[in-house]
Amino acid sequence: MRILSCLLLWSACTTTPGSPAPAEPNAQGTNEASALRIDGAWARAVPPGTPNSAIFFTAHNEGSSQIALTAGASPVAKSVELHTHVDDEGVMRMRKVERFAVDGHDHHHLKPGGDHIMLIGLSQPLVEGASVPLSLSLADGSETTLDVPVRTRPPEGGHHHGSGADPSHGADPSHEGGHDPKGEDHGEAALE
Ligand SMILES: [Cu+2]
Repeated sequence: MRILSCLLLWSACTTTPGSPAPAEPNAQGTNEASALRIDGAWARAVPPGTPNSAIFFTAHNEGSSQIALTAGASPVAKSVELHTHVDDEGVMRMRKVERFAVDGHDHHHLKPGGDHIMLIGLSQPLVEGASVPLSLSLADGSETTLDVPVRTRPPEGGHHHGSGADPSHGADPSHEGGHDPKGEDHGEAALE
């Protein structure tokens, strides 16, 4: 009897599938998550009762091969999707996309009115000064997690691709004061 249970245990153990290890950095530390550097992340503050919000950042690829963000998850939202905006006959609409790809030694800029991480079904209001845990999955199965500060407007010092702003000005002064921070890009706050 004793031999039998030993055999059963041994059998159960050895038939357990090997745990998948794509998220483990290899000897060279070259999985996609290890090449990814997130910069300037912020989550849009929303008042109680608002169903959705969005997270923005710049994803830098410090490796030489293309990487791609493929999914996200956060304990503050029922689901997290990668979204972009498309011009639908003059109306900007959000669309779910499968990935944000970043070429080697390049970056991908998420911003209001453009690509963003959509938080759908918030379980709590997002209050300025709080932070939102976010995990990001990459195409090779690796993952990274970050704490995203909640803000009503983008952090200072973020760059503004394609804004037409004079690059000699570090910060774009037209973004300072005088506008309602909730007035822009309210699109992310509600699903169409
Ligand atoms: Cu969206």
